Parts: sequence; C-alpha cells; structure tokens
Amino acid sequence: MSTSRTRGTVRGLPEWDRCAVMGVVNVTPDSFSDGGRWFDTTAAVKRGLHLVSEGADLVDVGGESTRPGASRVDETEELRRVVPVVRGLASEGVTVSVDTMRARVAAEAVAAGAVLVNDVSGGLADPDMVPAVAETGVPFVVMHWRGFSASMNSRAVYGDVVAEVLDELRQRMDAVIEGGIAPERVVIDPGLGFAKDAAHDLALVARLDRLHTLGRPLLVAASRKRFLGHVLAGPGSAPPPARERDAATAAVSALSAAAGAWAVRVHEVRATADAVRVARAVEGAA
Ligand code: PMM
Repeated sequence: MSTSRTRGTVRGLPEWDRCAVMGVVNVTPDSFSDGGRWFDTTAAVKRGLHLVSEGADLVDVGGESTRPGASRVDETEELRRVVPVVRGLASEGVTVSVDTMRARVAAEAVAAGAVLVNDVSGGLADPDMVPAVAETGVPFVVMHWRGFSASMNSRAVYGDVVAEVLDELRQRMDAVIEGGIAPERVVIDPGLGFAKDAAHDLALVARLDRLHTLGRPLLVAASRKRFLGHVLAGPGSAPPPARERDAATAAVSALSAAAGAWAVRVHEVRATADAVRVARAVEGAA
C-alpha cells in the first residue's frame, strides 16, 4: 500500500499531503525533556507560535508531566496551566491539541479552541473522558497505556511487544468507538516509553507497519525519549541528556514518515519538519 494511503485522514482536522508535525508545549515545571522552560502562559504561547514558524502543523499543549515516576498534578492546577495557553494559540489560528488524561481539562480546552484531545491513557484514566470527547465531537488520540507514570516501568513486561500492544490498542479503540467517538476521529499511538523499555520501543518503531492493520492514522511520539538516549550512549557511558537527542528524534521522524505515520510529535520542530518533507519527496519520486 502507498504511504499516502496508509497515512489516512482524521475527520475534523486539516489534511496534509505528508506526515504532519505536532510540536509540543509542556506547560509544566518538571517535564523530563524541556525542563519546565515554558511554565508561564505568555512564554508558552510564544513557544507554540515559534514551533509553528518552524513548521509545526499542530501544537500539543499539556499541563501534566508523564515522565516515569512523575506524580499527578491536581485538576485545578492543570486547568490553570493549560486553558489560557490553548486559548492564546487557538486565537492566533494555530491547530491546537490538548494533552490530558482528564475529561474536564479536555472539555475546557476544546471550549477554548483545541480541536484534538490527546489522552496518553486512551480514556482509561478518567471514566468521563470518552463520553466528554464524544460529546464535543473532536478527534481523539488513543495511546497504548498500562498505568500511571508512578508504576509504569514495572508494567513493561511482554512476550511479544508488537502483538500485545496491537491487541491492547485494538481493545481500547473498540471501547472508545463503543463509547460514542466516531471511528473516523480516532488516531492511534503505540505510546513509546510508556510501560516499555528501550528494546520494546525499538521493536515497535521497527514494526509500525503492523500498527497500520488497525486501520486508523498513526501518531508516533519518540521525541527525546529514553530509548534514544540508550541508542546514543557510547559503550560504558551515560546517555546524552534529553536536549541532545533531537537529531536522533528527527531520524525517527523520517523513519515514521516513510512507514506511513500520520503525524510525529516532537519538542524541536525544525529538523523534523525537514525530515517529513524529505520523506514526502522520496515518496513522490517512487
Ligand atoms: N508522550 C509524552 C506525552 N504525551 N502523547 C502521545 N500521544 N504519545 C506519547 O508518546 C506521548 C504523549 C511524554 O513525553 P513529553 O513529556 O516529553 O511530552
């Protein structure tokens, strides 16, 4: 199947003729990868606009860190972080997604202009999430998830990681559709780094084609993750810090685009914006 057919489209979102680039704005004091640099509304909106100027097609705004071991932020604080940033970016015409596990945050973000709900728990963390998203009618990212950050490393146990992730994603996809979200609005995501070690992540990146059997557009979020640190670490030396993993991230972006991903989610947009354009040009020359 050609890459463009595999990539698919998401009802309710713009269509791109290549893999889309989702830029990340984490409005958190403790995000593992951008270390809380955008923890203020004005700075966060500015950061989002900068990502668009570098080639982001969408901007994903989150107020809760999901790094391994992180504890949860309370709802009021999450709302306070996220909603003004969503509103600020949407009012500038940016296509905004909200990265949250809470129904109320999702609903208020959509009211403030978000057009996509990105829930790393795939609707499992908050029983009100699926009905709330169904009610708003926006698309929904269903990510593979086995539990909250505090305990996810202990859940990284698989016989065949690709088959199990595929199976569990299929079940979540069926559940959210059953819950009222239109199939045409569902995006799937293997959840790299969530209850997965480096070998699991690499196996999933190697077999993105298998995820296409679910028949929905695929989001890949490898940006700066531990498995890249693991790949880049020299023998006997420590992995480079998150901020020094952007070239490796762009490499995964190119591989994902070539494998037919609908979008890639990244912290530094420029190199990935180039990577997806190169992948598109190569696809066009085939
Ligand atoms: N990873 C993080 C946050 N949000 N959303 C989706 N859909 N997929 C992911 O893999 C994902 C995500 C964690 O990374 P960050 O704290 O650097 O944003």
